[in-house]
Amino acid sequence: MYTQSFNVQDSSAGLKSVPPPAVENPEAQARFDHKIDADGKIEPQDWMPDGYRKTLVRQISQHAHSEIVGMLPEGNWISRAPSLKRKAILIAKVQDEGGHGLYLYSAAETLGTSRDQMLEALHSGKAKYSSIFNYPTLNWADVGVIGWLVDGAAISNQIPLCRCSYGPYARAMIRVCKEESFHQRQGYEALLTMMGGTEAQKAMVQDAVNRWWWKCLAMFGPPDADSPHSAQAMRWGIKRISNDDLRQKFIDATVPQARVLGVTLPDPDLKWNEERQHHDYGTIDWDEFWSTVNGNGPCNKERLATRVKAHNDGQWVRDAALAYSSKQHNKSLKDAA
Ligand code: BYC
Repeated sequence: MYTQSFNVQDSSAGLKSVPPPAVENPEAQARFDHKIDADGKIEPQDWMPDGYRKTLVRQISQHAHSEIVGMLPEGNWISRAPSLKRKAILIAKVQDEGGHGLYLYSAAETLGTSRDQMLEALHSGKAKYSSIFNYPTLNWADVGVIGWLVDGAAISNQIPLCRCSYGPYARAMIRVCKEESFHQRQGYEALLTMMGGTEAQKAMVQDAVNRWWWKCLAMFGPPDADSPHSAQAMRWGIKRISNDDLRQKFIDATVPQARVLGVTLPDPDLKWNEERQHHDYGTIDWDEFWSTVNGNGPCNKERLATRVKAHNDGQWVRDAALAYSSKQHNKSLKDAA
């Protein structure tokens, strides 16, 4: 359903203007600029401007945090899945999200930031993670809607990141997108099944769509005119498509899917605009978005507390792995002696 067709031409109309960055090393900067202009890849051993490194660490670590916090709302439903088949699928999906977090933390580590530093920032509430995971999953249809809409929005955002100028991030994204595509399809298929069921099941799906639709549109980030990072990130080839353009593409792709499913998207202003060749849509509640991003959404405290507890409860696993690795290391030294 989501393909490389999301790779539209890079556009910067409507974005904040970028002041020229302070040049720290003119020769290396020129080589870096040349590579970016030629659409080449920057690798960990290459010189890069400090701002480029910081932007990547910020974005990749926030992305990694989103993956592992994103395991929680759906993880809640593993023990309550309606059949063995749905349980097996959900376990695999949640496990995939954990794997995405690991690829992403590894990609961020290549920029010189340790996993411990990143986790400390998450656990102390300093680092952000996606707003979408601060809302509750109230019924089984929420699991399907997360697959269809949340993973659908995530893929729309992540396909252009496969072309990100930073090599390790771009390569991680290729694998992540393949897995997200399975996640999106399993969610849509679960909802199609429910929509072929009883009136009560259909009502559950519609209720879940009503609660998640607007939150998914906000996931793409603030409007371009209010996005402090977009213009520079696009200049550096980190972001390829702006927040608003991605949001629009997601809406245009999702409307026909909703029609096939038989649900109504909860926006009276949603309609096709022949002139623009896109759907018009209503106003997103940005106050609610910022309140959630700043820690005051319905589940922020619960998510963070669960995450910190999981980390602390897992200390013995990390200790055991380190003890085993040191034992193996000593053994190989002894064998070599
Ligand atoms: N939630 O200038 P902007 C998944 C922040 S995981 C929270 O546009 P940027 C999944 C932004 O960080 C999906 N904060 O920033 C997992 C910035 O704050 P700081 C996660 C948000 O970085 C499990 C400020 O607002 N995907 O799909 O150029 C199960 C200004 O924004 C959000 C990624 O992380 C938000 N929604 O653009 C199922 C993709 N939006 O840092 C599914 C990678 C904005 O200055 N990330 N903010 O304090 C990106 O593509 C970009 O970072 C964003 C934001 C488009 C999210």
